[in-house]
Order: sequence, then C-alpha cells, then structure tokens
Amino acid sequence: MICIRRVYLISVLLLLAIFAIGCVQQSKPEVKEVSTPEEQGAHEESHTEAVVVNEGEPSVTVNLKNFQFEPSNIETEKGQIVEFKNIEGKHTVTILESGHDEPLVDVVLTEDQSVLVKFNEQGSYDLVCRFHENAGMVGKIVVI
Ligand SMILES: [Cu+2]
Repeated sequence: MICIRRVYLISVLLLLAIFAIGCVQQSKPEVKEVSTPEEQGAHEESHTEAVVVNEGEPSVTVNLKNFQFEPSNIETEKGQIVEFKNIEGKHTVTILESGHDEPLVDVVLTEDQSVLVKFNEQGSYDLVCRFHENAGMVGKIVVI
C-alpha cells in the first residue's frame, strides 16, 4: 500500500514538474524579430546597380506620403545615394531596372523608417510601392 502511494506521489510530482516546465516555456515572452530596412536589404547586396547602404550622405530625399513618392521623378548621378523617407503609412520601396521583373531593391518601410539606396550604374529605373502601385504610387529614377 505504501509502495503504491509512493509511486502515485512520484507520478503526481513528475506531472507537476512537467506542467511547471510547460508553463515556464509558455510564459516566456515572445521575442519578435524586428528587422531594420538595412537588414531587409542585406540580401540585396548581390545586385550592383542599386544597393541598400547603411550610411552615406543622400543627394536626394524622396518622401513617401499621400500614396505618392515626392518627388516621383528623380535624377541622380552614378554613385550617389537616394534617401527614401516614409512619412506616413506602410509602403515599399521597390526599385526595378526598367524592363525587368526582378526588383533590385525591395524594402518595406513603416512610418518614420527610411532607407538609403546607392545607384552604381547609369540607367533608368522604375520606382514602385507594391502596396499602392494601382493607386499610382510609382516613380522614375534616372541615373546619369
Ligand atoms: Cu505605398
């Protein structure tokens, strides 16, 4: 009888221990990975025409607001940096070489975030917000 009780007691303790461990694991705060635009752009480094850079002095600043890029027609020189600054809402800075489908840069910006893009090759680039492309949130970048 004592033996069965002991086994029962041990079983209960074990179950409690397992339950406690489960609780501890569940109550662990979920760490949400917040990726910065720099990190998001890091995988774009393989593209040479337009790359996300972590620092540098922009020659032009483009504001994202009212579902528009302001200005939407940008001209810059080869090697220069363009800053895209999200004033309001959630947008993407998606840059494609004109006539190509694969974006060179594709970064999601939430409010007050900005991203620096360096243009290394002359050419004509399409600027698109993937979320509001149909609303006319597009632009053109000419690198001379
Ligand atoms: Cu947008």
